[in-house]
Amino acid sequence: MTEEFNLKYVEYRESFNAVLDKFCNDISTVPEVLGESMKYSLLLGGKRIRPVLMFAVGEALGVEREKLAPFACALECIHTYSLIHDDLPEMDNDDFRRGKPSNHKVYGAANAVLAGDGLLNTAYSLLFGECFKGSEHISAAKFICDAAGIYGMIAGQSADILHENDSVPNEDALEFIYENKTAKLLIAAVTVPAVLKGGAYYSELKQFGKKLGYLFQLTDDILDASGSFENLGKTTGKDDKEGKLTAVKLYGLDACKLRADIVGDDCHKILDGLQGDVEFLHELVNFVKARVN
Ligand code: GRG
Repeated sequence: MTEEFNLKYVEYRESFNAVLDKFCNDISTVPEVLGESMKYSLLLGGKRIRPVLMFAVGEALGVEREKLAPFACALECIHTYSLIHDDLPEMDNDDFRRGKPSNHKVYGAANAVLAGDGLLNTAYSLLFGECFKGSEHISAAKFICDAAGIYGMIAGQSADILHENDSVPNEDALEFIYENKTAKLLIAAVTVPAVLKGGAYYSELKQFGKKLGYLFQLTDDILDASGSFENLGKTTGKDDKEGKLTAVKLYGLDACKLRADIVGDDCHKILDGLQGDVEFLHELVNFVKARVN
C-alpha cells in the first residue's frame, strides 16, 4: 500500500469518526446504561471500512460526504449491532472484540441484546430522517434496510448457524453465507452513493461490492485459521473448533489464498470499467487482500 493510500484511508476514517463522535454525544438515554453500552461498542474502534468505502465511492462519483454521512452512520450502527449480537454466548460466544472485552462481558448479556437492538433501531431512525429529502434518499435508505434484513445479513447469519457441523461442506451454502452475512453491507456501502447519484454505475458497483465482500470474508476465514489474537483483537481458531462452514474448511488454506488473488483481480477489472478517480478503491482491494486484522 502506498503512503498516499494510508493517508487517504486515515483521512476518510477520521472524518467519519468525527461524525460518529457527534452522533454519540447526542445519545442520552434513560436508563443511562442503554446509551452507554451502545456507545461502548460504537467507539471501540474498528477499521470503519464500510464508511471509508462509502466516502471513497462518493468522491469518485461526486457525491458530497455531508450527504453520505447519515447513511454511513446508520450502516456502522447496523454493523456494530451485528458484532454485539454475534459475540453473545448463544451465537459465536466471543469474549473479545476489537481487542477489548465484548459488550456482554462489560454490560451482561441482557444489556448487550438491548444495546444491539438500540443500535439497529437508531439506524432506522437515522434513515427515516433522510427520507424527506427526496426519492433517491428513500431508495438509498431502503437499500440499507434490505441489505441488513431477512434477505440479507440476518439470512446469512441464520444460514451460518444452520450449516455448522454439516458433514459434507457445501459450496452453494458457503456462497450464500458469504454473500449475505458479509457482502450485503459492503454492497450497501458502495451502492448508496450510486443511488444518490441517480443510479450511476449502480450495477457495476453492486458487483464490485459482492466480489469485495467475498474477498473480505475469505481473508476473515484465512485470518481465523492462521492469524493472531494480537492482530485481530479477537479469539482465533474458533471456526474450526465450532465446525463452521468456511472457505478454509471447503478448499484448504493454500487454495483460499489463490482464490483471494482471483477475486481481487475480478474487483480490479470491475473498477477498470468505471470513470473517475478509482485509484484509492484499487488500493483498498489490495488492502483487504493483505489485511492482518
Ligand atoms: C447477529 C444479526 C446478526 C448478524 C451477525 C455480521 C455478522 C452477522 C456477524 C459478525 C461476525 C462476522 C465474522 C461477520 C462477517 C463480517 C465480518 C468479517 C465482520 C467483521 O467486520 P470488520 O472486520 O470489523 O469490518 P471492524 O471491527 O473492523 O469494524
